[in-house]
This record gives sequence, structure tokens and C-alpha cells, in this order.
Amino acid sequence: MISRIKSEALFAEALNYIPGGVNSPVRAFRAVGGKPFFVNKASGCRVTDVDGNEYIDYVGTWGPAILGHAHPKIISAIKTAAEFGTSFGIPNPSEVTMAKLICSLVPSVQKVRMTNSGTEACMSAIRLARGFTRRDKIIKFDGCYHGHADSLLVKAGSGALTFGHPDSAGVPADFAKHTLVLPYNETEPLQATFAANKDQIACIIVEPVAGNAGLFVPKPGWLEFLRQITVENGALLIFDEVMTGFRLALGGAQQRFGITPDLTCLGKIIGGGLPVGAFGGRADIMDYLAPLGPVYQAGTLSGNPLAMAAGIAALEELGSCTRESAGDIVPRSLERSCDAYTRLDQLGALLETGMREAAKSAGVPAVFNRCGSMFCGYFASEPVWNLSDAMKADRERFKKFFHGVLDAGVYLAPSQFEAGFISTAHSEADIEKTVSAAAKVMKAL
Ligand code: KE4
Repeated sequence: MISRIKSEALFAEALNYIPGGVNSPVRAFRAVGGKPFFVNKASGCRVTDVDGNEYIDYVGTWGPAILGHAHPKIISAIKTAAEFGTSFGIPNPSEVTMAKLICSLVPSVQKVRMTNSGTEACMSAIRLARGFTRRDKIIKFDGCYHGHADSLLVKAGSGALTFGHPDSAGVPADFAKHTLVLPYNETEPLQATFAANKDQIACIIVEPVAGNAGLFVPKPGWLEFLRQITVENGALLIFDEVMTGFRLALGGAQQRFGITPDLTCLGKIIGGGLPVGAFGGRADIMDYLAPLGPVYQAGTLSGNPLAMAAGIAALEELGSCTRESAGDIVPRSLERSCDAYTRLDQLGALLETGMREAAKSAGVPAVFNRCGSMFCGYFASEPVWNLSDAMKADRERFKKFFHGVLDAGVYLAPSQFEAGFISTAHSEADIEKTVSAAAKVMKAL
């Protein structure tokens, strides 16, 4: 039996000073029961808790650790940058390097503004879309998460075609009413919503691959439909790629699926594990931002030199870009930059095959959704295309499975409604160990 007495003591102490003992709710293990472990260190694809237990990590700090934890090039970049100061509040060269890198790797991004979180990026992109179109209403999808800004903590109203209702205490109904919440992967509700709200919808914001209710992959043609219906109605299309950006391809989901959004939100990977976010897109829209235009947005630590150094190191490692030609950074060779993504796809396929076989041999109904190195297994017997499908999954079975594999040294996301992430630091042996542990646990479910 795994001992976690030091974690338990720390959690008891944390509860006295931090609400729920955590600085972000999902970490509290409330969706799976039990108490969270406290990490002591992380390296490569493994995390070690304060009791010395080691786990193969498939959370990867919720996405940023695509190269594994404590990658030497990222650590070295942070150490070097820190010698020159930790924050300036003054323009510095690393902000320009980061902006050029993002604009060269994500062609739809002609200009980009850094923030300190994905929440800020999405909140600011929506404000910009409203300012640019002079419209108030926005469309989001059930099960998609775009951070915790008031107008995004909204659930589908009774008549989704009318307005949303707050999904959190403290959000006034007036803040939620302009947010229309529709089912992911469906087209009719969108057509009806645009028809019922002619010339009133500023934008659609969507996770092109949804990783915040497990994992939903877009049905063939659905993203193209979003692009078309927004053009037809004078609304903007915002891809929230905080999770998928630089995760599903060097150019993100928009490269993988061949869609050009008007605005893109980024985060996670571009900070190399340090606090970061960004939003960017068409220059004519981005120039509506202060100090040029009338849409205000700001941040004391935006473009922080340590986060920029860590993010640049991560993107260079992923894209094997060179910094020398900072003026027109292009990957040394796209083939080389695809090495990381080819590897991630291979490992993802190995995990998917193994998990499907494990469930089949255990006679456990399970669905395994995957896109590249993002995945989610649901204990469900029908395909999962959106939140209503995901809600049918057997969460009790997931809880038992989560703890079973955790005790076997595999750390999955502590909720049925979260995605898992594979890094370039995972090996075939790690995947095989994971599948073998899962097979044993599934047999006992
Ligand atoms: P942050 O404010 O947490 O940096 O980013 C918000 C956000 C925006 N958009 C997408 C697609 C996201 O996935 C996120 C944050 N993702 C969650 C993981 N489900 C962060 C984990 C947490 O809240 O602790």
C-alpha cells in the first residue's frame, strides 16, 4: 500500500490557509475522492511526491510540459534570464523574439499580445471581438472552458437561443446574459442562434479540440462550418488554443485541421511552465487594442522576461527554430520540427491501442478519444462527441480506476472531465507500464 503521510500532513495544513487546500480547484481530487499528493520534484515524464512515491505523469501541469518536466534547455534559459532581472515593466528584446516566433509559427497570427494566463487571453480576445464588431453577444460551447472570466462561467440557459445563466456564484445574471451556450459538434443550434440574433453576435469562441470535459474531437466538417457561419454573419471566429496551441502541431489545431480563425488564444506551452497567456490574430483587429485603439487591455507582468525565456526555449526545442534569423524565424526544417509531433503521435497511438485492448480483455465498456498527444478514456459504451455524451460516462468506475493506477505509479488527470497529455519525455516502456497497470486495474473494476 502506497504511503502518503507527508502529503496528508501538508494537505491538512494547507486547508488552514488555502481554500480547499489548493490554488486551483481540480487539484483537490474532489472529482475522484481521496486527498491530493504533494509534489516534491518533477523531471522528464515523472513526478515524485513528498513521500518519495514516483508516478508516470499524464497531466504534465495541464499541458505546458510537452517536453517533459525540467527540460535542461528551459531550466538553463530561465537561469540565464534571471541573472538579468526577473521583471521590468519595460519593453525588452525577449518580448519581440516571442512575438516573432508565434507570428512565424501560427500564420493566422499577424500580431500578438502577451498576458499572464489563458483566462486573461480569452477574456481579452472576447473584449476585442466585441469592440471590433460593436456587438455584445458571444457563442461558446457546452463543456468548453475558456478560463474563469465572469462572462465565460455560463451554462446553457433554458432557451439556449436566448441567453446564458451564471454557472458560478458571484456572476450577475447581467454578465451572463450575452453568452449563448450551444452543444459542441452540432450545426442546427448554431444556425438557429444566428438567425434569432441577427447582427448581434460578436464571435464564436471554441476549443478546436475540446480538452476540458475529457476530450472531444471535432466531427469532420464542423470546424469548417464554424468558419463559414461566422463569415456569413459578420462574426469573428476565436480559436481557444491555450491547450492545443503547439500541442497538436507546431501551428496548433488550426494547422492540423486547416482552419484560419480571426483570433487565437494561447497559453501553457508558450510559457515553458511559467505563468503565461497570449492572444493574437488579424492585424486590423489587433490594432483596436490600446495604446493604438479603443479596446483596453493591460498586465504588469505581461511579457515577463523569465516566462518569455522559458517559452522561447520550449518553442525552439519543439520547432527546432533558430534564433539567429530572428527577423524571419522559420523552422530549420519543417521535417525536423515535425520530429516532436511525429513522436507524440506515435506514443499517443501506442497508448490508445493498449488502453482499448485492456478494456476489451477486461470486458469493460470504454471509449478512448485521442488527438495527437491529448487523450481521454471514458467508461462509456457509446461514442463521446460532446458534453451530453460525456455525462453518460461511469464516474464511479473512473474514480476506482484513477486510484488503482495511481497506486500503481501512473498519474492521470484527477477527473473524468479532464484531458491527459503525453510528452516527448515519455518512452515506449512508460506507455507499456501504463497499459499494463491499467489492464490489471480494469480487470478488478
Ligand atoms: P489559465 O487561466 O488556467 O491559464 O487558462 C484557462 C484556460 C483557457 N482555455 C483553455 C482551453 C484551457 O484549457 C484553460 C485552462 N485549462 C485547465 C485544464 N482543464 C487548467 C487547469 C486548472 O484550472 O487548474
